[in-house]
Amino acid sequence: MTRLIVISNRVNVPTAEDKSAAGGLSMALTAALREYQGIWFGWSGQLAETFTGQIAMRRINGVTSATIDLEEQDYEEYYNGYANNVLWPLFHFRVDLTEYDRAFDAGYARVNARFAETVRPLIEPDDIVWVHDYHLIPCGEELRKRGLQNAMGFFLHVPWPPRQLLSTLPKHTELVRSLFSYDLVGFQTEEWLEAFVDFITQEVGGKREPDGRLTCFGRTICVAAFPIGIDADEFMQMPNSREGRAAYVRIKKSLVERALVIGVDRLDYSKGIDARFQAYEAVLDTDPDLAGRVVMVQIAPPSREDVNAYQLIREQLDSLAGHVNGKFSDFDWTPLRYVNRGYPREELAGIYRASRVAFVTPLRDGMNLVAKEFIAAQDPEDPGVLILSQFAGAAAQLGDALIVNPFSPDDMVDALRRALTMPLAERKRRYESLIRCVREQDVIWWRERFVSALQGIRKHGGAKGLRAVS
Ligand code: ADQ
Repeated sequence: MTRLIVISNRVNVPTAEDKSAAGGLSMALTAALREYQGIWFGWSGQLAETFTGQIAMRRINGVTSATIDLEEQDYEEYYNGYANNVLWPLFHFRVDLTEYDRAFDAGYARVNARFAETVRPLIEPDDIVWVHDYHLIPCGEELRKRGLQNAMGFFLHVPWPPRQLLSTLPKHTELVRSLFSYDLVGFQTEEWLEAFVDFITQEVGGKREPDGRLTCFGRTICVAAFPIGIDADEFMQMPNSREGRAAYVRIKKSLVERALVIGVDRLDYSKGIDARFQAYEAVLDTDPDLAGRVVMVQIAPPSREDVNAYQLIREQLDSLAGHVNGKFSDFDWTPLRYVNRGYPREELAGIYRASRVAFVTPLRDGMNLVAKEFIAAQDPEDPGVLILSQFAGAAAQLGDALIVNPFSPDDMVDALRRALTMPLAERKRRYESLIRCVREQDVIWWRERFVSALQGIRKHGGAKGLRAVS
């Protein structure tokens, strides 16, 4: 029987008691793993004194997880180093923030080899293998070196950078070559896919076959865009859950009739939170009528705190939030509530439902699930307005949002003003089109398309005509 083996940096199988801690992605992968009797393999999040390669197998909720501990040096070089100090900024077009170090390179290669070495014995000949994200690009090549012949796919959750930027990375060709060990490479959008194709055909002499496959480095692989979605039907119910309703009532009460503008992001420089605060300041500056009538809530739990660039953006945001509040606050009105913590999904859904506007303005984002979650949580009879950056992958699907250029202060200010005053009929019209897309192209649609493409490849014994994926 065909099983599915998922390999990702972290493993997050939700337990029956604590479903709300898991995102839609882990729910979808868990559902797929249950259906295919598979295994989810990755780092436990724990550090051991030395790497032993010992696998901890657990069965949670009908799904088998297999995790390994890494060692301190792995964490520094592979995770903080190459993944978060080099690839994350580079793939988000922030070459100025990449801190390349040869030791990071070595750590990245070492951990990818360790992943492959440890998971290899768990994989049986009929299994299909699905590797996730920028942490594990070379994992497939390492598995092939260890004799694996199975159908194997890779999905990139973040953008693929233009070739002019990618070329700044030392040894970039090796990184790209390792992707040709997979049979199928998936991107979030056509734009990132085209950037990859451009690199292959313009930089390294590869060729695009008439059916869309790519030939390079002596191999032909399938490539396609698979925009990730959310568990839309489930998310639509969440504002009505006990926790969702409680959060809704609590925030509504605190607003005292004021319009709520919401932002929800991991605290990351790619999310454009600083530009958002500045746009809000400019709106309050130019529209004194809004004083006391609007509140912005920015929820941003800190992430990757060991990385310099993250400490810096945190300081900048602390200072900007203090500046905005110092400038406009009154004894009965705090215009900006800046909250450095996360909330369970049900509570977030209640908060989204209470919001008039979602301000989702990443400078660059693979997809952005918050935009889709906001839409799913709206009241169809009185929906809020989504302002969405043109540089989020989600903009390719959610064209009926107010699409903005986050690098243009005027654009941001105009969109915020327009969103705050948009008539009900227009809000409903936009919502209806957006919710259709969010529901049709949900996370189940995403993973079924990817897995069935991989199944097709397995059946044909290699990458065959995947361009036809629809
Ligand atoms: P992220 O960069 O983490 O993901 P995003 O897609 O917006 O970005 O969010 C992922 C999840 O985290 C969402 O389900 C969201 O609700 C949750 N989340 C974010 N902030 C939260 C908060 N303050 N409290 C609680 N939950 C919060 C990466 C890529 C994205 C891509 C996803 C999935 O960077 O571009 O959309 O993977 O492929």
